[in-house]
Amino acid sequence: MGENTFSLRWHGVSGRTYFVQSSADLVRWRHMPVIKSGQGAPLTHNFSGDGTRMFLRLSHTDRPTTSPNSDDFDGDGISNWDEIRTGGTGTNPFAADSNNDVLTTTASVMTAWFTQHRMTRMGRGCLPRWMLG
Ligand SMILES: [Ca+2]
Ligand SMILES: [Ca+2]
Repeated sequence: MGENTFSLRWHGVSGRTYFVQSSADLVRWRHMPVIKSGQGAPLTHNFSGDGTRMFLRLSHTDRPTTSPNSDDFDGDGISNWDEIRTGGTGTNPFAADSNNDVLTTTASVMTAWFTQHRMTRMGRGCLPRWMLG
């Protein structure tokens, strides 16, 4: 991986669907273009950063699904993937009200922050286990 590439790694609980959000200020959160299905094993999301401060958090749901990308968890007629993908609607896959912010009742299992300096110091760009809770 390159100097500005990082890897977020966490344990994927079976049957759980994960989304990743990022923020520069802990106020405005954006979904990264990724949906992961837990299968009782580690999950990894690789992403680029420009080295400035960046916060990440996972959100998840235990709603049963066999197709998390094409499902429409909030029933707003826009698939989960179309809500978060690059060039998509940029709306919240957990809220039918797209004016609502991305905070949801189903969300928010962890928030971690880091700087490029810290990531480099910790080695290989992986968040340590204690930061993931
Ligand atoms: Ca939707
Ligand atoms: Ca939505």
